Amino acid sequence: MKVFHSPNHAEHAPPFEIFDGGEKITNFETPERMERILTALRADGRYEIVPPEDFGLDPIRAVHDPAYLDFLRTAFDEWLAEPTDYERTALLPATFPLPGPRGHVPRSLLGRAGYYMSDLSAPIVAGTYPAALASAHCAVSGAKELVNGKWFLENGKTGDSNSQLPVTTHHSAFALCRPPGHHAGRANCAGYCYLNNAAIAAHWLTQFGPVAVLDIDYHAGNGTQDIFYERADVLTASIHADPDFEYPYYAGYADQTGSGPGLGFHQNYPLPFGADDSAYLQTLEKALERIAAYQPDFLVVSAGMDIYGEDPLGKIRVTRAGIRQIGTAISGLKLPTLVVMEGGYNNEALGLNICAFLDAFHQ
Ligand code: OKP
Ligand code: ZN
Repeated sequence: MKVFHSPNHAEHAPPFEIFDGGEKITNFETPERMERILTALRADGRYEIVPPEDFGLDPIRAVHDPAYLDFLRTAFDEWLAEPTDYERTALLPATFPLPGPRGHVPRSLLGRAGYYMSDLSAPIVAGTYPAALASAHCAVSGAKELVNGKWFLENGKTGDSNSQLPVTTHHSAFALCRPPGHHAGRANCAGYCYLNNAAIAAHWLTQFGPVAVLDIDYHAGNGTQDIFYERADVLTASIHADPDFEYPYYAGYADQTGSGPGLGFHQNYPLPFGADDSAYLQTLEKALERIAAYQPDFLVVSAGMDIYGEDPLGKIRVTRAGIRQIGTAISGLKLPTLVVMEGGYNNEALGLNICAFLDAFHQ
């Protein structure tokens, strides 16, 4: 299986995040996460780790607000240029707009920061923008890989003459994205996420047919929900800790099912505190039935390994065997599937967990 990975992720290394109660802690979302995963993938031996193709800004602009992208690109340099005495290792606002009319984008940097940054866990540092771009390009590269594979299956030869694809009933790829993406909305960063990699890949795939996005990260995929909420050409489904008790708190509820033309094309599956393998797998079954009924041409999986029982941020209790079963159940849809890396913060277990998840996608 091809794995798309860029070393540029390491340029994004925020020294801190602001945690519950205002505590300034070292950031959970570290470059080390990627090293752990790469080590496990290499040890497995069945993964071909390749750099992403550069798709430029077009596939990103198709999903994100252009003014937000300009902010992301320039914010850190603007922050360094501010005539202040603050410590400026990272940009983080201290004020946020209330919901309501969002017509006025302030001219000041901190005003824009509050406008585009939705919480205290997505600080912008010197390398954030290039790392986020490379992460998004890993996702689009993985999406392109599915198209090559699908084309091959339907036409008996590869869409890309220099790729040698195995004969399979479905074809999969892994986008080893960092920073993650599923909390990033059309015009905001949040929760370690700046560009919504899975959404960018899913939108890119819609030129070839309908797409389903299944988000299995422990946290609700509120950015993905936001981006596709009014669209019927991308079915979105998210299984996660109930936002009534867990971040991101304000989205991910079962009664949020899309609006306008997208009504009925978003589904949230909130889980209770402490949910175990069997509770998880039962819920997954429902989500997979919904996806199968939609008959998509492609599946994008936002794969967060923070569902693991031993995760420092997660509060449900999925085991590694459970993660393997989740992968098996999803691959049972027999769809061309792009797995996109999201969260997972138990560094010791992260590599083996992702290998357990991906195992069923090989045949
Ligand atoms: C990103 B991903 C809540 C603190 C909020 C943000 C978590 C972001 C998770 N106790 N911290 O979905 O894994
Ligand atoms: Zn998460």
